[in-house]
Amino acid sequence: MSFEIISVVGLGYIGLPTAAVFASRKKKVIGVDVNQTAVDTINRGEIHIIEPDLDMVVHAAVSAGYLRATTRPEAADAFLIAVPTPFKGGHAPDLSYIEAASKAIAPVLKRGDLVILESTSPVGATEQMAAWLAEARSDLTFPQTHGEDSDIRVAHCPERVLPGHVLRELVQNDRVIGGMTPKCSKLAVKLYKTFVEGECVVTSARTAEMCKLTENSFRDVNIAFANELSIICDKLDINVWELIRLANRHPRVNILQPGPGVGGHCIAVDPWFIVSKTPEQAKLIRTAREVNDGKPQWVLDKVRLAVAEYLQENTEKTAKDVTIACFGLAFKPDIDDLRESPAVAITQQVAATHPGPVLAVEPNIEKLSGKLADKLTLYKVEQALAEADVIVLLVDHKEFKDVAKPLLDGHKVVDTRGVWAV
Ligand code: SAJ
Repeated sequence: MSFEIISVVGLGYIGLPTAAVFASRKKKVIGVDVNQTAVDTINRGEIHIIEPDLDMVVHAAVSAGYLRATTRPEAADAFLIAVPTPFKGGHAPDLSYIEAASKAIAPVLKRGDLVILESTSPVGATEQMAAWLAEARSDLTFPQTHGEDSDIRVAHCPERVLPGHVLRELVQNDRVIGGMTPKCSKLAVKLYKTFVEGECVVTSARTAEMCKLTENSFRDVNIAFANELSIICDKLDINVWELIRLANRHPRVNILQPGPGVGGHCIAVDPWFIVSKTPEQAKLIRTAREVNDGKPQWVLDKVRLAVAEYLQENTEKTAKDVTIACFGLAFKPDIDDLRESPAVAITQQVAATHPGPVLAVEPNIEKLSGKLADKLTLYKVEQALAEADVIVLLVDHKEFKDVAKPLLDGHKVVDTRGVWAV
């Protein structure tokens, strides 16, 4: 079986780079997305998301005729589903996008096709997807009923790429391939070997699902440990950054870095998929989520304290004379991605509650949009340093690391990333 046509369903942060990389290996790729604007943008050879170098790869793939986007699924030899899996109320996973994608591709499936679920999913989602497909196509057989003899092969191959390095990691990272049967895995390995230079390691669909959740929960728990340490050290008047540097000199200790909370679309979400399946057992994983989700409020309390201290030292002033500058809006350093960013949440909350001026500094973006633009104005680093009384460092961007220490003199500083509090 060779894959002449590959369809990628969901052209977002994972689907679009994956489609483009297949196309760059001269595979005919049909990208499917419900968003007409995204489809039109891609068909013009442009992109609607932020990821270094992706614009060039997509442009080349579309111009060479290997990549085309559409809103309506078409026949293909392999389908990769890369749609969002957010959570709904009570942190329960929302599989409605997977359900919609399965029902959309079902009519064009044919004997011998491979369907891969790439979306980060709770354990059991691949089996559920296969059930939706089987329900829609009683004329075809599926692995859950026909095992190795099924017409359609189904596997889970979670994406594990780091935003900002997606194109490199897609090719270089090892890939966990969880087929519903060994034959399903074998076929999926063959497909990924089109571009994956890392190892394709085979397991079951359920283990592959849990593996992805485990990776992000591991990171979440470790960041929570660092965040909790920062709160403890603050109480004990110990510099947490120095403490972590010292502890990490131990050959078997490697503590991550505290921050204002955990942002992005993966680490703050995926652990809940474990918790919602096994609420009684997942005690540590749940607590880690709560520790990290509680950190922005702790930072806000620190900001209030810094303003109070400033006012104590400057008795002629009132709170509305105090200018606060929030340094950084992105969810992690040196990127321009503001989605699910604790820095944005904190800055918005400061702007909503502080009676004086609040300045936002984000060197990676040109202008603010949406709700942020209503309340805030973007300032350059130097301007903000000149005007602010209280400085809140929220993201460890390189522009902030470059600020000369003497420029901070005379300011109250809340440094959530240890950039200046060395
Ligand atoms: N963070 C800290 N302290 C640290 C490390 C991170 O506070 O020491 C914060 C960051 O500032 C950010 C958040 O955690 O707000 C998440 O950032 P990240 O760089 O840890 O991860 P993501 O969300 O960009 O990407 C993660 C990656 N997972 C792991 O490293 C285990 C990536 O490989 C996954 O593919 C991605 O989630 C995903 O899509 O699931």
